Amino acid sequence: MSKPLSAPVPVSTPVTAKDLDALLHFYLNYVAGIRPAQASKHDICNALSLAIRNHLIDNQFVTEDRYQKADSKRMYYLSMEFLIGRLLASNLHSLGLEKLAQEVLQKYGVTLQDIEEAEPDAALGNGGLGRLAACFLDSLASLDMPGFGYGINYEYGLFKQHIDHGYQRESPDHWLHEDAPWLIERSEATCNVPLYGHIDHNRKCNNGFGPWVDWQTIVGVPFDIPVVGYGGRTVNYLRLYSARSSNEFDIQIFNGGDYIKAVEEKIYSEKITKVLYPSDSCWGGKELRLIQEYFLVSCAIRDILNRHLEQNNSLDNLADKTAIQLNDTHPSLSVAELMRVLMDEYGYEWKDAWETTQACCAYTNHTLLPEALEKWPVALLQHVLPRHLELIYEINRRFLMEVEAFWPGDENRQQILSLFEESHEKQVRMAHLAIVGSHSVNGVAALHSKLVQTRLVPDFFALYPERFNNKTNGVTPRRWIVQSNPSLTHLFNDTIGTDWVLDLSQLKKLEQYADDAAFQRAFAQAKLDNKERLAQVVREQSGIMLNPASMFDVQVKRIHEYKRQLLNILRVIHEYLRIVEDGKTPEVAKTCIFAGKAAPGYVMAKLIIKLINSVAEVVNHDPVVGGMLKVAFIPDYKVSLAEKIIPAANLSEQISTAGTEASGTGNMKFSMNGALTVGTLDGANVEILEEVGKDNIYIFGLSTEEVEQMRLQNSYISKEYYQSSPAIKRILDSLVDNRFCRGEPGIFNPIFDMLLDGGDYFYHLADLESYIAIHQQIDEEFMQEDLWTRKAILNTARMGKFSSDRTILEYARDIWGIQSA
Ligand code: 26Q
Repeated sequence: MSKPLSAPVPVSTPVTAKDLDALLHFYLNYVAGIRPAQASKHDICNALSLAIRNHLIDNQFVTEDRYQKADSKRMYYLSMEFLIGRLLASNLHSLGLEKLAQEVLQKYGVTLQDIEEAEPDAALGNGGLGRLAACFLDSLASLDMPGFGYGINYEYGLFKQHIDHGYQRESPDHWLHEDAPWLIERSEATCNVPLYGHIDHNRKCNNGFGPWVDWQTIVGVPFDIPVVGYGGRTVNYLRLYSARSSNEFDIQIFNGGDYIKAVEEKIYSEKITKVLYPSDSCWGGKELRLIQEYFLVSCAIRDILNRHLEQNNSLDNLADKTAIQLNDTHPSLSVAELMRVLMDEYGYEWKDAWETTQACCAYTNHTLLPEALEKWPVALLQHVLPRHLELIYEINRRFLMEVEAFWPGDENRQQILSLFEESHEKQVRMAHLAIVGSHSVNGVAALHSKLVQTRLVPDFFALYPERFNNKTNGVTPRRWIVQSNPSLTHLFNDTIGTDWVLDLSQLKKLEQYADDAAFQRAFAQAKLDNKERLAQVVREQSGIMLNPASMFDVQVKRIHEYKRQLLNILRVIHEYLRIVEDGKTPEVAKTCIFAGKAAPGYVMAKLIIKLINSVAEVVNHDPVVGGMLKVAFIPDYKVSLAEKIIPAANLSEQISTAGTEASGTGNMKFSMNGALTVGTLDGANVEILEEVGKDNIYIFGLSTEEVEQMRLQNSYISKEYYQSSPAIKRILDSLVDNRFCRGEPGIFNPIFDMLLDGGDYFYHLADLESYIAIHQQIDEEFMQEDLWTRKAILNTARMGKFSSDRTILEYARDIWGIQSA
């Protein structure tokens, strides 16, 4: 299919102000059809993005030629989420075109910053897992490595959050309604996805199985977002698929004569990529989600094989040239799909297909919470993907023979390890499928990887110890320092040069300035600038007033019981009661900042949001407090907001119950930007402690082992904390004495009950006293400005390990076998 030629363009890639000006004019005038003088910021943002995109496309061709010439092995990162945020600022920066853009925009009477703010966030993810995928793409391109993202082009990203009388309300984020200048449609690479149908057991194919027949087809249309590395040399892509109904399908059903039914079916097909599932923990078991997962897998595998066959004669060497990384179990149907295509379509024998599949696939686990582990009902798979179910049975049969050889006669072990769980409703354990079908299984922080091996799947570890490894997460310093914190970036550049941007370990050089008065002053000034910038944004967007002279104590992340925002707000209540009931005057003015979304169906998380807002309402208006303590819940947390909040923080709250947060990545972003961490020994906090040293971080609370002991012995009796600690009693009683639930008596009773009646799975009260105590110490140290600034500088200087460049180099070396080209 050939595309219509577009109108001639004055120049393809703008390199001078004149070129860029001409291009902007062209896109506004002839593509958008508006007079440039009347263009809105949004229009200019689009036009500028399209102009910049030309550069990306040129460089993408050059990059592809390089990869082909080097006959590079390629890595494909399959993920149901890519939480990209905005792209204009980062792309301009990577290409070094900021100055040029600023100059040209003057003519339009707007600043570059105004235009950057007009770009909607691409919120195609829930939180950590999706943002990690986006950081990885940035690092791959910045390291000149052939690594590509495959995902879904959701029409609606993560819901928008509004706060209404303290309650979370959701509204749809129809981001594709607005123009999407970064998306390039690749209709020539459209593919067909089979669904439903059945196995014809009366016939046998060469491979011994009956054929899969009568399936229906959905069409996957790819859209590419170019991913440019720092410096602009390498441009990879993120390929996102939209679902469409197929022509044959349309013709078939329309010819059937039932016009309305035909249109309904067409709408059904297109529903598949409508919306991102908004839960990052609780797992729904919904047919549409299963179809989404298979849709991604089927499109991605088809595309990967087609590209391989363009350059190679057969799929015999597929594994030499291809690595497929499964971002959690969400794309783990890849194992069955690769087997299906290799055997049913390309005629491979089981043994060869299996060797290839295992050698290509690798699986990353991101969670230890049992309720987040994916399990699909066999009955649902039978209905939607009968051939895949059949293959999973066969994979399991052969796998259990291995188990039998390793542990002869051990039926218990077979049950534990089986890909099938025989509960009231028989289910497939997707993590087991991913582990069996992969050559590598990794966790995302040292502690988490150890817990995967010892607690989550110890028997798999016993069987395949060499398969298990750790890859501690990281974040991209381009977005999370350079772009989000220009003040600090300038200070670094002036002090140690600019090499740190591509080699974060160079921040070590800042250590020698930790006691330098002038550097300390400049460092503290950068922090103050960022606090003022945040205060202004928050005032404009939600009317909340923040005092930049106060300590900014920040917890921003998804709202979840295991992350314990509740522990934080209970401690804030304590500090409030100390002022109003004990007559204590605080020595430090403090602003406790919260932001984050709760899954729409997660009742307790939503009630915690309401509690935070109710406490804010009371504390912020109490004259006795006199502004010394403030609470702010900033609505609609998203990547672009994180870029403003994180650089402004003095204190970073990382307080999950030990053994529950796989890694955390916000913890890394804060510390890089000169916040000190108050945290438990959980996830990557453990490694942050190792790097920054115990004097430069505030660690409190139970260890993983202590939590585990209490769980085993059933010895967490929350009532005992309530009865023995007057402080804890007073805090909890304030939840039910209507101090905070003005006009809505009893609304926080469910929190009180959960904490005291055995429902506190995350042991809030066990850690509350040590948490209060460490905050006391934090307050004392914050007052000693030089001491605090020194610690903050050392935090930043010692965060080199947590660049996603380091993480990607480890994946490339240990798992993917890919190289820079
Ligand atoms: C699964 C099935 C159906 C619907 C939704 C889901 C689903 C979606 C998203 C399950 C989990 C997620 C997201 C998980 C996540 O973000 N995990 C985080 O990953 C980060 C990157 O490794 C870690 O730093 C965090 O510790 C971890 O919580």
